[in-house]
Amino acid sequence: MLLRKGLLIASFMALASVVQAADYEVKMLNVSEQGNMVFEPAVLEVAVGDTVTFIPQDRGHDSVFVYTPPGAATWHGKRGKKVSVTIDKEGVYLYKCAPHYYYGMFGVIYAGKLDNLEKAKTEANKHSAKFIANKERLVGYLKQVETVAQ
Ligand SMILES: [Cu+2]
Repeated sequence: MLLRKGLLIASFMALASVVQAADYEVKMLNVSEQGNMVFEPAVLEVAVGDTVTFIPQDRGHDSVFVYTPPGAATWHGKRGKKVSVTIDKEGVYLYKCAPHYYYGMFGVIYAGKLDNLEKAKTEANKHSAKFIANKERLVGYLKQVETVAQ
């Protein structure tokens, strides 16, 4: 009887972890209230195990990882195509739209403990220095993350 009860609890726990994994969508937009050439939402909090799918508004966009926590899954979307990633490590992730890199078309995903936030900020500064438009955008995204994380 005890054994059966234990099995029952174990199977409920397995079920719960499957049910809890969420799917998120990030749109790649030419124009939004946030500006031009922008991901929406550009700053996304997820849990480890959740999946994020990037959806282009037109053929001009893609989503490619730029910086992830050490050992994390990466993604390299093709232009004009959807791409998905299952977030498998805690921390901060930076990604870009390659064709609109210089417009600062970047996005941020974060999950759990943000041990790599300082490194992500260094990366963000490095890339932002190359932007020709929206120079403050990516740094601003990480400030949002920092505010939430504190
Ligand atoms: Cu783009």
